[in-house]
Amino acid sequence: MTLVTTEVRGDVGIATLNNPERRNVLSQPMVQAIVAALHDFARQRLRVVVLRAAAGSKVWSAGHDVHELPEQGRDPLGWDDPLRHLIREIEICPAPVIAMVEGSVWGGACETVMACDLVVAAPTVTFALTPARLGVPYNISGMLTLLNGSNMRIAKEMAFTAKPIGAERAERLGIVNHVVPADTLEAFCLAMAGDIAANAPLSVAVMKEQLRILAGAHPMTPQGFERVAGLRRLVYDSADYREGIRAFKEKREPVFRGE
Ligand code: LCV
Repeated sequence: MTLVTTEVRGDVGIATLNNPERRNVLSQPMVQAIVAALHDFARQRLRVVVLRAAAGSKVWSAGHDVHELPEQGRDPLGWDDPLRHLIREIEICPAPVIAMVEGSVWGGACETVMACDLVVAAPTVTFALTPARLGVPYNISGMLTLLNGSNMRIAKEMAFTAKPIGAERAERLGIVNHVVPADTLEAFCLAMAGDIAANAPLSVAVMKEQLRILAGAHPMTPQGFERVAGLRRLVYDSADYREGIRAFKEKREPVFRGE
């Protein structure tokens, strides 16, 4: 089965997540398919990318594939983790990536949407950041994506509560550029893509790269890095981390004990 279908319309590449049975989880094969589409669009020198799920999707993406999370003793979000690879590929893609969102967005898929350059959502869309619900120690570049895609107060609310926020509120907060009725969502995104594609692509690409570099320009001392690595290891070595993953797999509520 093709996990991602692609289409080219003029200077715009459209990549559609196509694994509804597993709610478009960002498994390694799914991430490889998305990245392959981004690379193919770049080879064709397309000027804008639209990343979407199928029309009418109830779930845009259920996030990281929990079955791929290590159960013990290994960083679940290390540099080579598929989700980390996807985020970096979206960020370095020379063409702006528009996240066209229908359905609910979960966990790492929230970060994926926030890593996109522009976000256009249908009114019923929700965003839920779930590490705390799974006992997962999110990683620091992921936290930076969240912070850059929202603001400190909202990043904390989403990360600490793990509760969904709706599209209208997300638009008020600047997480979403536009909320558009589902039946005009595709036309709106393609019109915006057309506006961008009509401009000088080299100018657009260099401004995207400048903003990526500026957004990531945060000093961190070697001690600071090692402190974070140590703290995160305590989490992914914890019983709570194991409990979060097992509860998901056993389809039950987790019971966290803080150890
Ligand atoms: C594997 C899945 C998943 C899934 N993985 O359909 O951000 S972090 O740190 O938390 C990061 C680690 C992360 O992104 O973790 C994943 C966060 N995602 C979630 O918490 C969402 C988990 N999924 C759900 O709550 C439900 O699946 C939603 C509400 C998305 C859809 O519910 P619905 O009733 O429509 P099912 O739950 O029946 O799911 C359909 C199939 O997809 C699997 C799920 O296990 C089921 O497969 P089985 O029938 O074989 O059990 N699935 C869904 N999400 N993240 N597998």
